[in-house]
Parts: sequence; structure tokens; C-alpha cells
Amino acid sequence: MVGHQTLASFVAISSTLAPVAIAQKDKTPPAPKLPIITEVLYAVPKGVAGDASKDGSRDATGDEFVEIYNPTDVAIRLTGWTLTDRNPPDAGQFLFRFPDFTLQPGETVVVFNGLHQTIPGAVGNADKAPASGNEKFSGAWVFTAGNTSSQVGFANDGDWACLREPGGEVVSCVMWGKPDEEPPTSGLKLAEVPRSSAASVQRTLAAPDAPFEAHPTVDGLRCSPGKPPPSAAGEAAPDAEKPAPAKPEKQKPDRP
Ligand SMILES: [Ca+2]
Ligand SMILES: [Ca+2]
Repeated sequence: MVGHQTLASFVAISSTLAPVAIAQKDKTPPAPKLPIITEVLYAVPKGVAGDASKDGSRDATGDEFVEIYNPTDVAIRLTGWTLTDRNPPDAGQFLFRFPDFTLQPGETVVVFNGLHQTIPGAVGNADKAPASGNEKFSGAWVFTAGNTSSQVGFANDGDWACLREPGGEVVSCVMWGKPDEEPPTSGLKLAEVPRSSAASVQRTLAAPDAPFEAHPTVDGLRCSPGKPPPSAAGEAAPDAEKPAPAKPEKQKPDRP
């Protein structure tokens, strides 16, 4: 419609001429422009519930995964970034190093341990990013670390998953249990999470200061690789089913 186009042109010109006048108030506090770990499956549930990789078989090590989310408004180049557990290099360390890959704002990446896994859909590895997002995992970018040893994986009783930039500085670290070593970071970059044996641990919100909880049951599953938590309270995760309500805290009142 001519009228609309005219209005649109006027708004566009106005925006160019007077950007300050129409600048929106920023409601959220400034956050560091860094990705965050949003979910970790370190204790793979028994039976079909543990088949996080959706390849039809559950592996106590191979189905482990780490989910990373970009909560910022900028693209983050993850090339050369690493994910590791607490073991030192060459002593059973879990290590995944990203190939040439950039995570756009609001996008999610999942890295599976990969032992004995044949993950469906587009899957990348340390050499090459997948050609597309993976529809089996809510469109997330899916990688496998391609691990070949059952000795390489997260320890259920105490370990951590740390994301580091290429210079080695920790960007986001998730720790559970009581590892023997001191965690490699602190403050907002370190999340101490609950012990969990029948579910993953996931942030309650996709924000750096949000705590982790045992993953709620969604469609009978206790993990959601590729589907980030909601980015704000009361908001559903992108294309997510509504999570099951938390355990009721109130007791039924006794009726006289
Ligand atoms: Ca599997
Ligand atoms: Ca998730």
C-alpha cells in the first residue's frame, strides 16, 4: 500500500536523522559478550532415557554431552575454543576443540562425547563444523568429540566441564560433586551444580547468573540437548514444550 510505504519511508528517514530520539531503553543489565554452558549430561540415565544422542542406544559415556548457548547479541567465533573435563592432558582428559565455527546470537551448540554413537542428522567434529543445524536437536549445531575410550568421560561423583577460549582462559565452567582439584575459575564463570543420576543438569534460565537444576521431565525425557532454557522468566524456551511443573511444595490443606 502506498500509504504504508510512505509511512515506512518517513520512519526510516526519521530513524536516520534522529537515532537518539527513538533509541529504546535497555531493560536488561549489560552482560559480558560470552557464550555460556546451559546444560550438561554427566550421569547418563539407565535405559532408553539415557539415549541423549537419539541413535537408539544408550552408552554411559558416549551419550554424555555439553550444551552451549549464545545469550548475547553478537556472533561469537568458537574456532579453537575447547571443552575439557578436570583430567590433565594425556591423562584421560576429555577434550574437544572446535573447528572453524561461529555461533550466532541465540544459537545453541551441543557437543557429545560420541563413544559408540551414530548421531542422526548433520553432525560435525573437531575437523569440520556440520553443514547445517540439526533438526533432531531443535536445530542446534551438533558436534561429536569422537571419543574412542570408555575411560574418557565425565566422572559422576565429581568433575567439571569447562569451556575455554583459545588462549586458555575459562569462559564458562560447570562443576559437580567434589573433584580433588580446585576448579580453574570462580565467580560467575563457575557454576556449582546439583548431583544428578537420572537427569542432566540445566540452567533455570539461559543467563550467566542463572543457577542449574536437575532437568525437569519433558515428554518423558530428563535432558534436552539443543534446546536452551528460556531466556527470561515466564518465557518458553524456543520451540519448546512446556516443562513439567516443579514438585508442589504446598501440602494439601486438611479440610475439616
Ligand atoms: Ca545414544
Ligand atoms: Ca537443553
